[in-house]
Order: sequence, then C-alpha cells, then structure tokens
Amino acid sequence: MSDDDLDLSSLDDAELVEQMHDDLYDGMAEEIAEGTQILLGRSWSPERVLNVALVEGMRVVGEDFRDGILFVPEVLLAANAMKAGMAILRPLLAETGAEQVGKVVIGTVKGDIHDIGKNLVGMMLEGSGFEVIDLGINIDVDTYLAALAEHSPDILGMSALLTTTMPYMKVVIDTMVERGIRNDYIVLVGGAPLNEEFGAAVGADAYCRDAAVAAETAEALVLARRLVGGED
Ligand code: B1M
Repeated sequence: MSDDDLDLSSLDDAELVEQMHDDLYDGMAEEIAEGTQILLGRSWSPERVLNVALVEGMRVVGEDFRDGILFVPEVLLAANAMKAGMAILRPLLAETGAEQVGKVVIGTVKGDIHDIGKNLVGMMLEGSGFEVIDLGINIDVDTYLAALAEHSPDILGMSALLTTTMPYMKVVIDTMVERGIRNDYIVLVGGAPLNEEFGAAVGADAYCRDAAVAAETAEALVLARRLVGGED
C-alpha cells in the first residue's frame, strides 16, 4: 500500500507513532498534522504527542544527518513536518490557565538558524505562564540588547545548536556585563551541544537540558529572585 492510500486512523497507537516517525523522516507535513490530531483525539496529552511522536522522530533524523545518510534538504523537510505538528500542539501547551509568571525574551544566536528546540522552549514557557517574546534566529548582540531594553523581561533565553555558534552566548553576556545590565536579568542557555559546565563558563544563570527543564528552571529562578527582592 502506498503512503497515499494509508488510512492513519486505522492504525493502533504504536503503529501510528511508528508511521509518524517514518513520515517525519520523509518530511510529510500533512501526515504529521493528521497523526497529531488523531493522537490528541485518542486522549493523548499534548506533551506525550510532542515527546513520543515528534521529538523522538526528530532524534532519528538527527542521527542520520550526523551519519551522512540524510542531507540538508531532507532535514529541512523533516523540520517543516515537525513544525506542522508543533503548530497544532502550541495552543494546547500554552492553554494551562496559569497566571502570568514573568516575561522571557528568547532567540537563537547569531550565525545559527536552528529554531525547533527554541520554539519548543517558547511553547513550554508559555504553557507555564510566561509571556514569551521570540526574536527568531541569527540574533546578534545589539538585537538581544534592544529587546531587553524594549520589553524589560525577567529572563533572557539563548539557544545554539552549533559548536561554532555557542561561543556567541559569551559575547552577549560579556556585553551585558560591560553595559552594567547583566544582573538585571536571569540568563538561561540551551541547545544540544551545550552542557552545564559551558553554561557556567559563559556566565549564564543556568543551562537547560530540554524544554521542560527550561520551564521549571525559569519558574524557580523567577520565584527565587522575587523572594530575594521582597516582591511577594
Ligand atoms: Co543542523 N546541525 N545544520 N540543521 N541539525 C545539527 C545541530 C547537527 C548536530 C547535525 C549532526 O551533524 N548530527 C550539526 C551540528 C554539529 C556541530 O555543531 N558540532 C548540524 C549542522 C552541521 C548543520 C549545518 C552546518 C549543515 C550544513 O549546512 N552543512 C547547517 C547550519 C545552518 C546554520 O545554523 N547556520 C544546519 C542546518 C540545519 C537545517 C536548516 C537543515 C535544520 C534546521 C531547521 C530548523 O531548525 N528550522 C537542521 C536540523 C533540523 C538539525 C538537527 C537534525 C535537529 C535539530 C533539532 O531540531 N532537534 C540537528 C541534529 C541534532 O541536534 N541531533 C542538527 C530537535 C529539538 C527538539 O532539539 O534543538 O536540541 P534541540 O532543542 C532541545 C534542547 O537542546 C533544549 O530544549 C529543546 C527542546 O527540548 N534547548 C534549549 C534548545 N534551545 C534551548 C534554549 C533554551 C533552553 C533549552 O533557552 C533557555
């Protein structure tokens, strides 16, 4: 049977998830959107759909990209398919009714155009009650600083997926120090090649392994800062 003939709703959960991993790999955005809707219709939580069907499928794409089996055009299509699923999940993840906890400015650093992870982090933060100002990709220090001045967030979040772009986080933080504004903000960093040691070395308040950790860390640090500041 060709993919065109396949009725996704006739598959059981495990088969559907496996098919979605294949569809993600093949960059089939419409099928990913349909699969996402079907799983939600079967009472899967948005978090479960995200992690089991989408993020796990993207992990396989990442491995084959690394091993030279997939190339940029195929990975772009896979990323596009992933985004089709994320677009459906986004309002659901944001819809927790949580009170606004704080404000976050987030962006992927200069030279880097990877945005799937950053977008997920933004979605999780929104779901935890943060207002998120997403600057997008390839963000230089002046753009970050202008956004901090304009929006006065509690948190600056930076994402980098390349070993060649992650050092730019230090450029941003060092510039904040030079301008005397570093301590006005909580700075969180994340991205696949980073680790805790790197986060500490560049002067961030915390490295966040994934989107869920980013949301938890953001909440905890904003709360801690408010308690110290005596706001609550
Ligand atoms: Co790129 N790429 N890519 N790529 N790409 C990687 C990162 C790579 C590891 C692939 C590989 O070789 N295995 C490799 C980097 C190697 C290295 O630096 N050592 C790589 C490369 C080399 C490249 C190019 C240079 C390829 C080329 O042109 N020859 C090029 C660079 C372009 C550029 O940025 N200037 C390139 C291009 C691309 C595409 C455009 C094709 C596409 C991006 C599409 C898009 O994002 N819109 C792409 C993709 C999709 C990937 C992989 C396959 C998947 C990344 C992804 O979306 N993961 C990736 C392989 C991999 O990472 N395994 C790869 C899923 C996402 C949910 O996870 O982004 O890690 P992640 O985000 C997580 C956490 O890291 C964390 O939370 C997220 C959610 O849980 N997190 C944060 C992320 N940001 C955070 C910010 C925070 C907190 C937590 O702030 C508070």
